[in-house]
Amino acid sequence: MDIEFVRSRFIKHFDGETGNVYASPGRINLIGEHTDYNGGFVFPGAIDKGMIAEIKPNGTDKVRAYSIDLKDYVEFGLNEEDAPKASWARYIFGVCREMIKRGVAVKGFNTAFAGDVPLGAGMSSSAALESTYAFALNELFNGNIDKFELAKVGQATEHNYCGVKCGIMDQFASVFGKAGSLIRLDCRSLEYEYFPFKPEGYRLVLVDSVVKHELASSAYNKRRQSCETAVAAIKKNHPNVEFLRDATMDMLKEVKSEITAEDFMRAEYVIEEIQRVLDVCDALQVGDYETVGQKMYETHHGMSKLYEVSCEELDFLNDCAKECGVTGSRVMGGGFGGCTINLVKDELYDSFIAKAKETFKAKFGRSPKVYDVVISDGSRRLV
Ligand code: GAF
Repeated sequence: MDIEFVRSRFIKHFDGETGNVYASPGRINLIGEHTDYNGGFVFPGAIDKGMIAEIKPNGTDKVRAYSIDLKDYVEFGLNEEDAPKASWARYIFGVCREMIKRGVAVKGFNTAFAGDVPLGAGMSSSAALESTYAFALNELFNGNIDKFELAKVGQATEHNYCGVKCGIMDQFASVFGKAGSLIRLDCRSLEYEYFPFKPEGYRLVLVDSVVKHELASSAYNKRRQSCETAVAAIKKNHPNVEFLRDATMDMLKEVKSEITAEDFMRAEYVIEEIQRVLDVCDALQVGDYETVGQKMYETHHGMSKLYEVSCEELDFLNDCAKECGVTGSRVMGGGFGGCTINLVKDELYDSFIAKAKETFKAKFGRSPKVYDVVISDGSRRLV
């Protein structure tokens, strides 16, 4: 996907005018899943796949938006209360509303956009879209919003217009991404640190099960609810506990009889996962990729058996990675489908990919998709 492609469609659709062109990436996450809304740590990086949008103010109070990929056009007024029906347009609508809420004088604009983040693959196409518009509107309408708040605009869009009570990881990675570096983010304080990530002799590859769980957003919100239930129980004994991040396994065990077995398992996973992020950061500092990989497998196990956000296809891909001697592998992102992320030694790459494709096809009747990832920069203006 390139600028010229988006520009040519924009010109065609909006009668020869050109505007500014902005881009934001999707993300990977090495480790730290479902920890963000628990005030914990995550370890994502922006990738070389994302969204590109051309935008030009049109002097009205209407937004005229064209999705190049879906060949769908939507128009909405900036003062309208009701979000558009088309789900892609709700993201743009939500970002406009959230920017206005924060005092940015957003006016009408024409826009066309396209993306190459695979949809539903757990690589955050929606955050890429939100970050693109948040960054662009801030610049075009002389907003004074810093990058932290731009990420929060995207998150609030998900909460208020798309029904997903997500954490901050995806939008933060999309806005703050840096080529060649992962970001260790403390989701409670939003303190962050860039970790150069160039694992000598290894490759990071995503294997996409091409499964998309229909009820993913309601199941996601339910997981969050379980965590909040566990926190409320722990808080009775330990008033300082605001998030599962503040809790220990001992504190959780104290309330075992007060919460459901399901809520207990969810909280257990989160408490362990937050620690795994820190362990992986330590291991990376000394180039210990075996430990990084082992933690990734532990995460997969937790996501599959305790948090229950994996599925048959993802478990199959994880087993396949293990059998091929892949250093680390796990389901990435919210789960319920999407990709596994794999840390593979260079010399095993070809045989792993061949085996994954062949055995997956034999079992599920279709081929998984494979994406090599390049850790890239965050939101920016291209033209
Ligand atoms: C989704 C959410 F959007 C993130 O906030 C995060 O919770 C992730 O799932 C799981 O780690 O991508």
